[in-house]
Amino acid sequence: MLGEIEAAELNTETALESFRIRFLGTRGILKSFFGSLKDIPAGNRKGYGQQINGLKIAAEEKYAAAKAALNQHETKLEGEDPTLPGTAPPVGSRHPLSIIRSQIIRIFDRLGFTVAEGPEIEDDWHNFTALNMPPDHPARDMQDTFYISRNPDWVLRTHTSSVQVRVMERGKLPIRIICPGRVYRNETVSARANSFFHQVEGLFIDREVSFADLKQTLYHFVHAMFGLEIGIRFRPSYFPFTEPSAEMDITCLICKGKGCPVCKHTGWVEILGCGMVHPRLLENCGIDSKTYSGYAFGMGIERIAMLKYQISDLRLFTENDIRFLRQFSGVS
Ligand code: 2NL
Repeated sequence: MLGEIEAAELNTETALESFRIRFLGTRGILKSFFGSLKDIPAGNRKGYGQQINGLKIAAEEKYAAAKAALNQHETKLEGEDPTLPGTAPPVGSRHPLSIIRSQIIRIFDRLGFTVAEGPEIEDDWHNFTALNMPPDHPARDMQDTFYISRNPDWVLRTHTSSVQVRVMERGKLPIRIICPGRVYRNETVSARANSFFHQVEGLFIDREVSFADLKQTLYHFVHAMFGLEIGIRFRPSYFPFTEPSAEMDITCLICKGKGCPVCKHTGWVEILGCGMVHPRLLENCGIDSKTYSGYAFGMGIERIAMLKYQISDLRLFTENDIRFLRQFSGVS
């Protein structure tokens, strides 16, 4: 028995614990030896007792020494060099659309715009009718809009203008908001189109808001986003919710204006639509169009991100290929 105790190899925590249970535990060998002491004839009891005591001391000493050696090993490892940097755990990166959205919000925040949000499932009034898009308007076509089958009055919002309608209806003036969010269109997925994308719309309503205010705000935005050297075109357009309406193009940053599929070989890409809020819209939302005027604009976040990072296929934003996403690590 003494030989077994002395020979035990206790160089791991598990071995140490099995040793303790086997010899020193409450159901261990030594406990049972002490328990059988009473059955030993009185004459031999003393000698027997001394023998098990000797075994017990040997086991305890062996145990204590092995435990100390193990602990020392651990302390040595920990104590190797506490000033060395730790192993950095792998962290993810921000999605490019999230980075661009934050940048847009920051630029408009400095101009006094606050962020407003609203539901992605909208009713017909907030998504279409209030925005001067009557029931026979082509944009309402099933081919462009996802309808909710449970309720024919519900759609997946096709723009975040619906959020702006809700803010106008609340009736607190003036209004200076931007509305970032996901919007849905029933499109065949390709390099240029997806069934959903992300938008930032802006709305400014106050007394005497002019087209010049709109223009200088958007010029400032484009310069803050793409730098002062960027080429800008501002041209007339049409939207049912604004009058007059305009669109803004910038130099195609994918081909630097030389011509490529993204700019359809024109060297220019459209980045936003805008205009003076149609008076009928103000009246629809209970705002007096004789006292108040306003401007509005809308842009796609994907488009801005594509130009900023030279991404030529929309599908990259939703595939979540780790090799694509990793390129944005450290960017915020
Ligand atoms: C585009 C064009 C636009 C608006 C959005 C708007 C919203 C309200 C009132 C008036 Cl509540 N207008 N939004 C106006 C003009 C253009 O977006 O190409 N978006 C990606």
